[in-house]
Amino acid sequence: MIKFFKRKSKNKPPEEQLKTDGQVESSGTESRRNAISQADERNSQLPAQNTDVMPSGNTAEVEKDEAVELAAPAIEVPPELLAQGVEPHQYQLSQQLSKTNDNFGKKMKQMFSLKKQIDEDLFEELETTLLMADVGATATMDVIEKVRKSLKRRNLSDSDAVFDALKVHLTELAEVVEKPLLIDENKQPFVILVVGVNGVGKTTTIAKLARKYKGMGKKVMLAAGDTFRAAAVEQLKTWGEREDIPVMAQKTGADSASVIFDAMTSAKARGVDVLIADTAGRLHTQANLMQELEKISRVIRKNDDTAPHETLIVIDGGTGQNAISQVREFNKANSLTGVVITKLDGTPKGGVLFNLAAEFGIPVRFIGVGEKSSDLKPYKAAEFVDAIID
Ligand SMILES: Nc1nc2c(ncn2[C@@H]2O[C@H](COP(=O)(O)OP(=O)(O)OP(=O)(O)O)[C@@H](O)[C@H]2O)c(=O)[nH]1
Ligand SMILES: [Mg+2]
Repeated sequence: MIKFFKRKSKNKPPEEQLKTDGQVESSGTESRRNAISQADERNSQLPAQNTDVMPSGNTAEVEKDEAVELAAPAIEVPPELLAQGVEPHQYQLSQQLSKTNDNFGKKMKQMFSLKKQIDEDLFEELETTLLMADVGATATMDVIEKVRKSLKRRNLSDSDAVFDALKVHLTELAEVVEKPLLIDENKQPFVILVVGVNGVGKTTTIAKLARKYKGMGKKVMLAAGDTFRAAAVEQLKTWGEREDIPVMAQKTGADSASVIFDAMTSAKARGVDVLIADTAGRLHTQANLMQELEKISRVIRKNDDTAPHETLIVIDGGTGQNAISQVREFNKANSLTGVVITKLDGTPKGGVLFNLAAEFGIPVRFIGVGEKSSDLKPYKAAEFVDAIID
């Protein structure tokens, strides 16, 4: 059942006013306003979306998590597709991942429609298409081998059967990394540490997560662990203001590990359910910066020896093969427990998800499909494969 709810008033007073000794004063209100209006300007260039729906408190008839998802901006489904039974949620995802679909699903359909009979050329073309979409060598060889075997077993020689088998085996691989992030309510706060190279979408993803968990009725706090640049703190505070979520920050240049440690203490005192910590972007090849990340985890454990409860690496979906070395190096510094692949709306190379699945098998928790705080989807393998292949 699909239900949409009206947006809550944006003018209500902040959930709470946090003041700690080290907290940065809200002096950057003007620049934050500018940043918000710039973001709005960028957003206005995105496809028309319905931002006026938000879950209200009246979510009794639907799972709260689902309500947040349903509140995500809707892309209108053409009436003829609706009549054919196309599901709005799936249609929206297909539109958001349309660049990968063009480079992957559409190409393959074209290839199979031109060639009805299976031969080695067809397998070669298939291999090239998978590699071009950044599926990676390991996953490509593995999937093609499985397709060959299942066709042989069932004695099929029609190219439609290749397409069907391909979808089955890609879905199998995509399912390996489908493990949703569950917030353990016994951890207070449940600490999510967000890491990754520069500009991949860490801070934006944090805002998206914060909105999601707040929408699920959880008390959320953010820690501005990117202390390298003043603008990084401002950016997080802008999102915090926008989503009405407290942000714990200290001055630029402060020790990142201490900021997060202090935020944990404050979160505990205030009964916060989920604390999400930002970190500065860093190249995975810079040893000293990677050591700093190890230190953050060490210091966090002094506050709660089970934390961080989730270490999320954010990967830009358009990164290509480099995603593999990023995950490898960050995993050495901090054991990664989850992956978020962002910017999938802007890349024809969404196949990187299969590459990561085959190489590491680390759960993909969410995918980012736009710049707004509502543009984050819990990762579901079958939906993802349908969106890029159908
Ligand atoms: N299209 C699109 N843009 C995104 C997505 N996620 C983030 N961005 C954009 O990517 C840019 C960088 O995002 P940030 O969140 O600042 O990235 P970051 O990893 O925190 O960057 P640093 O802190 O500088 O390392 C911004 O312009 C975001 O709006 C996404 O899923 N889709
Ligand atoms: Mg950032």
